[in-house]
Amino acid sequence: MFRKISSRIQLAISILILVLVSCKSPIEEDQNSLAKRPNILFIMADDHAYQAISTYSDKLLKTPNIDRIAEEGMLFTNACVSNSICAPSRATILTGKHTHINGKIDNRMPFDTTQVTFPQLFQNAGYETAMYGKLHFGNNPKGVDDFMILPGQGNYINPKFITPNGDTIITGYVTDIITDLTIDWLDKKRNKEKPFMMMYLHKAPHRPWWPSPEKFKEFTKKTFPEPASLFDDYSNRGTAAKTAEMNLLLHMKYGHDSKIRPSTIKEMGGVKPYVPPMNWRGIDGFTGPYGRANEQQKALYDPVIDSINTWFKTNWPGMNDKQKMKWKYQRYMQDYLACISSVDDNVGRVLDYLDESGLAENTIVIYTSDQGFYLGEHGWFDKRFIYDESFKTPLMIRWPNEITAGTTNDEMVQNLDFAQTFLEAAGIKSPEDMQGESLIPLLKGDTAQWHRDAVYYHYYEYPAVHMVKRHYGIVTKEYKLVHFYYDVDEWELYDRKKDPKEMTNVYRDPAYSSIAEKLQKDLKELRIKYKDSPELDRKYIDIYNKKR
Ligand code: SGN
Ligand code: CA
Repeated sequence: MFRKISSRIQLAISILILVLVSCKSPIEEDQNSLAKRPNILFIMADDHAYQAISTYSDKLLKTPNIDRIAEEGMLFTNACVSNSICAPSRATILTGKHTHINGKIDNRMPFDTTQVTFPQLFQNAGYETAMYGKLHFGNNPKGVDDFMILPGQGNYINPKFITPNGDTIITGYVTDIITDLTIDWLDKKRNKEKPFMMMYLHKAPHRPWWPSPEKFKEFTKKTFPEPASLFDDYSNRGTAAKTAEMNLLLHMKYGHDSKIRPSTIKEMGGVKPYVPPMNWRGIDGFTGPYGRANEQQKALYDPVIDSINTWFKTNWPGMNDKQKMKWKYQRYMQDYLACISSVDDNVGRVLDYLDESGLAENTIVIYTSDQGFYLGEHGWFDKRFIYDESFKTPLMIRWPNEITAGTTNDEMVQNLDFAQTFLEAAGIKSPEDMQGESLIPLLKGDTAQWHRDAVYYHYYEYPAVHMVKRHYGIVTKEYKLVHFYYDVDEWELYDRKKDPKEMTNVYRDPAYSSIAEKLQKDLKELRIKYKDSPELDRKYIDIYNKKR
């Protein structure tokens, strides 16, 4: 009997010991669940048009590596920005707020660094965080354990970086360098005990589109198809489209953009057409970027630049405006797409690294751009307008085991939604005042949870480079209603289904009067929902004009 009891006690003790041994302390528990949280690799290019990603359209270029993210994840076909310009887009991504709330309405306004940004929340939650590449504003990004960022717009050749330990210039081509630094951080610099949130931010393919010497040589041999609206005369549109300064023939610069040497222009006694843009200070835009190259690099660029210049000198004077437009378009595409081809190669290197290191499985990879871009549509380059090519932005997300590979989503998602999406993926609570929606239900294929049927847009930077007038608008899958204001008071309405290229403003068409009325009401409500107002429009005009 006694023996029986003692053996029972012994059994109980051993079970207890077993339980105690297998039980982890709360701290260990925390570290374990932290380790299981997904890593985030946020890849963003600057001015990368969706028209130049082959998963969207392969008319211009093959981007097999960027495409891989979509093939192994989800492709968004209707992703857009809330203000199509660089620094405001980045501020919206960081804060999860529209630009009229976070205050970074244009490239000039300072960014209020006392605001909460999503990297800070990741850092507080125990993530290892870093930002490499182009931020565009601020020297000391908050919430990142490590950073190497370009000052302002940065440079393509031998770029300077701001780092926690001071400035440094690195020899080479910017896209390759940002990637080397990123892989090095992932591989050696980060604390591997923690999950990571890494922002890998390309400068390319931002103007002035300087390719690497190899891509420059390769792409100057190519010819690209022209968009249908290359010779748009802006009839059936409002004043804003007619007065914008982003026409390839009229506003693209010979030296800065087309790589014509100042000496060539001098020898030719000037070139036509030449329309100095509103803020053009007469800076020679060729010598600046080219002058950064060392002798060895110049020796690689020179034969290509020489052949462009020789051709130009011989042929330009005899060409008519139509031929000149076509030539400028081809030169533009050669350099712009060559820059993207380097981005694609480098994204491939990072994806390979994730595979080789075993990180791919638990890492969410996002590819996007700070906005879209015109690739000759409406005869334009640059962005800013609410019209589709600059309003929409590429977006694809890969998350193994969570997103079904090769899926497509056509909901109207925005850069405004990124912060809340990443936070939810990491199990971190979003602040109540963020204005987006988490995309997690969409990523998991649960479209029933998604109720947005319209997005809000507001662009401010005017008068400024490219002279795109201030405007705000509402966009649904069917329509786009826009109000241009400040020095005009004009409304535009586009039927997105019947007129996807946005060639005809139907605002005054009686057939659309009830649609226009309904959208005006919805736009008013949307402005209230997002806390925008005529008073804020006024306030930002006053601040802007005081600064000029
Ligand atoms: C520079 C470019 C513009 C461009 C703005 C903003 N001109 O001013 O073409 O629109 O940046 O770009 S350049 O002569 O410097 O190339 S953004 O992406 O930073 O918003
Ligand atoms: Ca940009």
